Amino acid sequence: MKGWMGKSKALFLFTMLALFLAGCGKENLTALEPKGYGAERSMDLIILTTLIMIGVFLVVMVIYVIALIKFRRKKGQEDYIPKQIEGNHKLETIWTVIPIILVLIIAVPTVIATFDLADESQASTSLNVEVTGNQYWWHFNYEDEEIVTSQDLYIPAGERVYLNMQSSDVIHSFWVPSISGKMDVNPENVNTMFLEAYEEGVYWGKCAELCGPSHSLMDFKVIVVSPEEFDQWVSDMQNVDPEQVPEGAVAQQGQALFEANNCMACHAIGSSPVATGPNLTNFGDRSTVAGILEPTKENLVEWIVDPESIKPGNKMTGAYPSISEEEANSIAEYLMQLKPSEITPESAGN
Ligand code: HEC
Ligand SMILES: [Cu+2]
Repeated sequence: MKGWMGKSKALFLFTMLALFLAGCGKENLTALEPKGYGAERSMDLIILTTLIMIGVFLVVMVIYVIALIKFRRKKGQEDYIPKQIEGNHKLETIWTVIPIILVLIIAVPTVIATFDLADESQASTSLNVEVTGNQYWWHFNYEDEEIVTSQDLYIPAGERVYLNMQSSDVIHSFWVPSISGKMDVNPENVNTMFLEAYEEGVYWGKCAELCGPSHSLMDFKVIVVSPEEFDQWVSDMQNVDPEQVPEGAVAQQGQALFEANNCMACHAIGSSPVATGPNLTNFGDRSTVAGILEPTKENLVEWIVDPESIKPGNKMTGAYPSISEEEANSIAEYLMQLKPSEITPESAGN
């Protein structure tokens, strides 16, 4: 006789399920494949609590099945009521104490990990980056190095990097699942956390606190490079000449249009305190346009002509008179030339 489902059908369903679950863990955007200290500590706790829960489930199921079989009403037995055990002190004590012990087994390592991840004792001797969350982009200020950038956060592998985070508007949350846990980014106080990434690579970051219509598009990347490459990147960024004349007539016209259209009111090139829009010093090296689009010229033109269609509610829409596609093309030609470093998301493995 055929079962309720043919073998091939079952295999198909199983394959689909495996594919579906595999989609849950996008590489470089998953807490389940930790690539950093904070993520690893979280993973240890996930494993511990899951094992305890599976254990509890199995014990309860075994007792349940035994009770089901052993205490069935036998044939011929009328009005059978099992022995009543309410108020049994021994049993009551046992099933109160066991859960308390289980909760303690979970709580103690959780509290230890929480304090460990809040440790700021190495902050004064480590790299510090001031992070500002904005609707819907991230600003990174390396104060001691006098470097400002946005969207792509560069850090050296194997070192603790302290992030001092604040918001310029509403509450955001900074989350790079592969490297560490989340941290709220508030308008009224500075929260500090550290990232310690083990391996070089490009890791995906997300805003994890609903902050407006484009909240789900508030992505960023953490670019982890070797310490030597990081030093190189820092010196490349420090040596940028914001006045440099771009190559080619189209790009030069683009630079003039960039200046004429009010773009510089919000966008700085070079280290500058202007922070109403992303700093564009290394825009040509970015892994994305506006945090979410592939870094192509077409996408950049689309963004400049109509940012609203890409990120609803963003703070650039309507800030300048309308720009034709041709003008946007010249500006794009100019912005794509802002490539101060050989150390890029691509060289780090994007
Ligand atoms: C009122 C301030 C303001 C003005 C003026 C402005 N922008 Fe923006 N711009 C922003 C903001 C804010 C963002 C980030 C939007 C987001 O991601 O939510 C942005 C994003 C961008 C980005 C993407 C940056 C990145 O790191 O991916 C580019 C490129 C850009 N703007 C170009 C321009 C150009 C060109 C002009 C002039 C025609 C201009 N902007 C005028 C505020 C402004
Ligand atoms: Cu946000």
